[in-house]
Amino acid sequence: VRITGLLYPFESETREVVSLDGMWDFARSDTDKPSEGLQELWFSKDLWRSVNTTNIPVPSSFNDLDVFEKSRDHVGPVWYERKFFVPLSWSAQSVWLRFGSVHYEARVWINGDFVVQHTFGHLPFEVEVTNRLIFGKENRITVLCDNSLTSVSIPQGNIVEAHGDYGNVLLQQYDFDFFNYAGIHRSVHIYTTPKTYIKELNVDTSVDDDGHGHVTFEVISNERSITIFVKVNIYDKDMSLVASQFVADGGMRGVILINNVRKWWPYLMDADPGYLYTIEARLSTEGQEDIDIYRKKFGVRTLRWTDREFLINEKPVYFRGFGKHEDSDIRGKGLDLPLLTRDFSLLRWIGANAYRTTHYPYSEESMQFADEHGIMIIDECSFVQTNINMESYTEELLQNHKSNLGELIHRDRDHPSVVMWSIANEPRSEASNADWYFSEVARYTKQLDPSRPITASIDRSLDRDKSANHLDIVSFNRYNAWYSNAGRLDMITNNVVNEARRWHEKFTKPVIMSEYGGDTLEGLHLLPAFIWTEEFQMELFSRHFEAFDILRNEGFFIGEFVWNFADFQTKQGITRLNGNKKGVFTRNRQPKAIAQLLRSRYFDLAMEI
Ligand code: GCB
Repeated sequence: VRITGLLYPFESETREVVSLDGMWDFARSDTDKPSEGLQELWFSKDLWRSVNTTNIPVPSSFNDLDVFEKSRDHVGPVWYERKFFVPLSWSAQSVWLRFGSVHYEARVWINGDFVVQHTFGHLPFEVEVTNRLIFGKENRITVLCDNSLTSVSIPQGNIVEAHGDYGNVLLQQYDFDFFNYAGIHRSVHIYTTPKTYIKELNVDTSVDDDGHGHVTFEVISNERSITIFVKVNIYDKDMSLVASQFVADGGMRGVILINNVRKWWPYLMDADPGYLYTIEARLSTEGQEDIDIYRKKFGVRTLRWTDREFLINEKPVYFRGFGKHEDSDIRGKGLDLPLLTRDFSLLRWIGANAYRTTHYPYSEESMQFADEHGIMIIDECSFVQTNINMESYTEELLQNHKSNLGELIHRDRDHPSVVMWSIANEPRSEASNADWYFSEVARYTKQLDPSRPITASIDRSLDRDKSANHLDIVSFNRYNAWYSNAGRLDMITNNVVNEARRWHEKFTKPVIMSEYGGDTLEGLHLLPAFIWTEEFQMELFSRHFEAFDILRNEGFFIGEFVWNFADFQTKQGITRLNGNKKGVFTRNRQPKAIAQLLRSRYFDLAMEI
């Protein structure tokens, strides 16, 4: 298997990028007629001529924008449409349409012609549309987006039909708690490349004993028949040229040496964490120079793990982390650059050096932020909390799970911030064929990327779980004093210490606590500490810190991840009061009392290194 990088739509001297973000026309299918739009060919003429439309912003989830619960709880297809102009000057180029993500399933038409279909939320897809466009004229794009989750979707869900007061209703059920927000969640771009263009630019790095960086690059062009040359330049952070290489056709790969390389370090392990270089590829043919130019940033660092440690640039790392969500008021899971900027500012303020992309791939923009800030990412695919009704894993689910991981690795493999792949969150790893299933998923992930360790966050007990055996690093989620022994602060420390030890003793692998926490309503105070109060959250964390300090001395425990960075919206349920309140920050990104305590711990831990 060979998976390589999917290029982000950066502009350059040879590439134009136009955003299709903004207001689109929008329509929802009726519950009892989900396929109406397809049957009546809504994409073949202006959407508003076929059906009543409203306006909706892209990117955003559609659920919380209007105040009618029909949008919020909608199950099935919704339709998006807008117009855009394509300049005549583009007719000599190739033109691409690219979606950052659409949740869950997307079908796309340009001027009524079907161009692409994609399943999985949270992952980008693109298609060449040159032959579908009318140059120098107005064009129309129509998108069908279907949020239905089934027994073989990633993540899983199931839909049931029930009788409501006004007719039949569809209920989307799922076992994970975060709200199943849907829509065109990330930016839509239309961009050009020359007819002969750079399709992929892949970078692998290593550092030798003398401190020189080795950058192994590979440039893949769409054109194989004519002679092609590539010049590759590497620039430092200030955009001064540090090295270059010229490669003639036949391979288009090479290794560039960077003398005394500046390494990529996580936050607080270096005075300048997240150091990034830029690689520039310039494609030429016999008669024409620089027909295509593409640049992207990369970092130089090494990764290594043993049965007790995880090392970056040969230094052991201890993770001071969070589980997070892409979630905010009103826009749901829509890409939100102000929010991203605020989150990274808070991560630095609190002294964190890592987060896990719970429970799906986060935006490409957030991965770029993580690279720049030196925040390590445990990159999780969308496989979360397998279906409650499932007895055993199916081949079809496995294939979809693999595709989801494949697309994720394809997208993220060149980010220095990505230090681990998480292949699942809280799977039913006790199922009869879980051993087979997880060995397959792990093997596939390793084939695609042997350079990073793999993990999964396990909530099954050590005696029932059949997945840990296939991982490089064992992560466990446990809610002592919350889901078990609620309120019993005196039943945390020993349980955490004992459980972590047992995982290590059984598998001889490094261990992470990947989730712990308790719901906390900001402003609610009671002494002595009582569940849901700020006092309780502080006590609960303190008791975990005691456990972590004992474990850190034993050498195999490599990280602690709070659940959660911020409060987030969930499906409706009697255990949630307007969402999951386990955040250290509110949904609006303001601190709860716990934030100061965690901050002093994370900075103390950082200083110890
Ligand atoms: C978990 C899940 C996470 C939930 C959390 C909770 O174990 O991994 O997605 O949000 O528990 O608060 O219930």
